[in-house]
Amino acid sequence: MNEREKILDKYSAKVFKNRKDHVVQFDNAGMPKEIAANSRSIPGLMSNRGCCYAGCKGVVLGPLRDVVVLTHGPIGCGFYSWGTRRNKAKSEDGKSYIQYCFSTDMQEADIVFGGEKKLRQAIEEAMELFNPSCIMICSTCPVGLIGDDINAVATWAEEKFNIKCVAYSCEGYKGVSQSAGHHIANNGLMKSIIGTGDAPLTKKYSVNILGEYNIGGDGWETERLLEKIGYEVVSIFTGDGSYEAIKNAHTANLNLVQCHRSINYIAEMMKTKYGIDWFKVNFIGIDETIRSLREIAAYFNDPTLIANTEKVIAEELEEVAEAREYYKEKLHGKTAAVFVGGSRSHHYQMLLADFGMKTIIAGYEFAHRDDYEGLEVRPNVKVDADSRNIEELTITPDDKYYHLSIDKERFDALKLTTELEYYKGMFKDMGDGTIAIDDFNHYETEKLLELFHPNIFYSGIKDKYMIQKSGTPSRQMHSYDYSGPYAGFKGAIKFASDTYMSLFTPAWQYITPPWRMQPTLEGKVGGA
Ligand code: CFM
Ligand code: HCA
Repeated sequence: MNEREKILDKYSAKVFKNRKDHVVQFDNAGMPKEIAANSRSIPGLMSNRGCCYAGCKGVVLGPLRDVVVLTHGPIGCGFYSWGTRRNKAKSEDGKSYIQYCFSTDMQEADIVFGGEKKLRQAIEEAMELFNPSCIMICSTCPVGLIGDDINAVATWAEEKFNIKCVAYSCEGYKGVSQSAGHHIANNGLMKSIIGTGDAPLTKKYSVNILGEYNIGGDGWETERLLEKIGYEVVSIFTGDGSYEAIKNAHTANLNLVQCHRSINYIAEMMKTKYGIDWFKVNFIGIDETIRSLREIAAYFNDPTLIANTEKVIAEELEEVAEAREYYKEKLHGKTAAVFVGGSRSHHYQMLLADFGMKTIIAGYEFAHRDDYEGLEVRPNVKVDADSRNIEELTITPDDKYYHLSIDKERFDALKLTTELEYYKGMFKDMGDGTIAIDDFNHYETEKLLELFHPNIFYSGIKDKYMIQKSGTPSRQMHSYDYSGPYAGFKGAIKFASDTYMSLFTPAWQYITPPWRMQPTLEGKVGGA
């Protein structure tokens, strides 16, 4: 039995049938072609996923600092998604509501008699206290079930207060994970906000950073690097982002996509509507940061910009050179497990590689197939004469910069050939013997620890402590355990230092996992 089979072995036939396609093992035979992803979790398995509301309100809209993001629902949803997300924001313009948690705090009576009245009251109260230019209403499960018309309330608020008010029907039960919520948030931003501003650009080359939520200050570090080179950062979606800035997002020359999973919809829609090119970047990892900065400069193809980029890279590298060597020596050869939401698992593999660490097991909670198998094609896509479907992929022959992000199956079916083609999903970076798991659960985490003994397990709050109780250090890659930034050159050093601290703390000497002290009962019922 290989490790994959050992993980699946204890499942009942029904569960095995479902889970087998979510677990793949890499061997010499080459890369597995597919993995089951973005499908419903099995009830009863302790999944690490969040809900649609978490994706829409918690992740995409929550970080907007000058927007009153109002949760229409019981207090728990609003409070949890406010208190656990690390929405770092500056309030230089005096309009930051990030420190407040807004909720209608629905009670049983509101569920029985309807909650629209309470929603109107909450908006009136928010206007009186804060006078924001924009309010966003996010629905939780009960709102969808009782049928409150949040769109009608949003229209009422717009007319009464002359503000922008957008309603999002992102009830938690929609879809299979937070991924559905990303899509709903993206649609709302695109429909109601992007394109409504007309602030002029101030620099020759301008970008938006999409899918950067400023966890631990990552967005600030990325922005610092881009501005140092000379770019104008028009808006960031949505870390320390603002309604005022994203209104003008359509004026930027290029969209840089850091988290592809949560915001690819906006990138695509802006390409269609405004003709703005986009491509994936990755500011996690030193080599990846350098690659991304060079690709951006190459896109604009201006010798001054290219020279500035090289100058900034050299300066930043020099600043971190000594620390980089130090941590490389300490961390080299250590093995890691990386299991995060929908994009970071792959990004962090590259950062680990910078310090000579090896990812032996990895996975996502709610990624789609292309995040695993993804193939990015650019530039100069040539389309086979027999192949049709070109419109479907929105490539026009005049496009300066082709961008496709599709899975291998579709790529093969379309018979596309490219001058430059490469995989951008996680699979291409997984080595022989490693395992990738989609929508990993508690039981599988225990099995992975037992079978692989990674030196460190990067994951989230739901599993951190059970992992640590097994004697394996665990770091939360969603919140960075309140550290960061981890982006860019300096961030990479911060990450290495945190990893070093976790691995080498003497605390591990004092831990004896419970099962090392107690006999483990294993037997067969009825002696069968
Ligand atoms: Fe994108 Fe994110 Fe992630 Fe995500 Fe998330 Fe997150 Fe994440 Mo938690 S948007 S997919 S829905 S990078 S909240 S900031 S850390 S699971 S890997
Ligand atoms: C979410 C948010 C989350 C949860 C983090 C975790 C985040 O999914 O609703 O499970 O540790 O990054 O805060 O992904």
